Amino acid sequence: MKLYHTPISPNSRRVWIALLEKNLDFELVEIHLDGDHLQPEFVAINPFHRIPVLVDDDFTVVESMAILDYLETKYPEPTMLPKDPKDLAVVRMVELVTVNELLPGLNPLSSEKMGWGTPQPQEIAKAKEKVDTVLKFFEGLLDDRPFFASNSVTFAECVAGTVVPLLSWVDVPLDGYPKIQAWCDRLLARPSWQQTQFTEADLAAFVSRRQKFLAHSEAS
Ligand SMILES: N[C@@H](CCC(=O)N[C@@H](CS)C(=O)NCC(=O)O)C(=O)O
Repeated sequence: MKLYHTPISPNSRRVWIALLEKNLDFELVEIHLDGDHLQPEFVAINPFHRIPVLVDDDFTVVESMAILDYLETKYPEPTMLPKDPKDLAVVRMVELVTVNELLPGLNPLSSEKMGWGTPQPQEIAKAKEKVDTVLKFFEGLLDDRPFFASNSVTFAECVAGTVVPLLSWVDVPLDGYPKIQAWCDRLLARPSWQQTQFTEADLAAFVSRRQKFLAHSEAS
């Protein structure tokens, strides 16, 4: 299998971690999103020119959630989706709240961090409020098991666990959320999280390449 990805993207890192947690053999192909994603070879693989993309022999899957479902169904061991209806609902809620609420809510904070926007103070305050609402919700979903609704890592961890532990990078502390803090510590101790963690320098290099690309696209 080949995973087309960008290391700093949570959308592709969630798939990368799932592949590692499932102990699968795969090859990584890095896409820099600096124009390489618009090259005909990549557009032929994903007409929407986005990462991640998984190519498994002659089958291509785009959209990270579809890739996760594909992996779980094709490679069911170790399982990463609970069978119990309530547990499954919790895992799905964590996945979808991350994608539909947390990531968009974070936009002003991440743009400021990346240096491609100067959000107004009220936008920052609103973003932090939104993130707090999500964190409160997640704190309430964690029970006495080590992971969301599970004793082992699931897709809830792949999806939320590639965003929440990085909130300190955008000046959002987890102090008021002891269960989430402990959950983050558990994830950060895992080889799959350590192997896929990018550095501030990786982020800066990505931002610089991306800014050059965007400036060039706007000029032409
Ligand atoms: N819903 C998609 C989102 C993928 C996505 O937006 N990827 C971004 C990087 S984080 C991308 O490839 N952007 C390049 C572009 O839009 O041209 C998924 O979950 O796979």
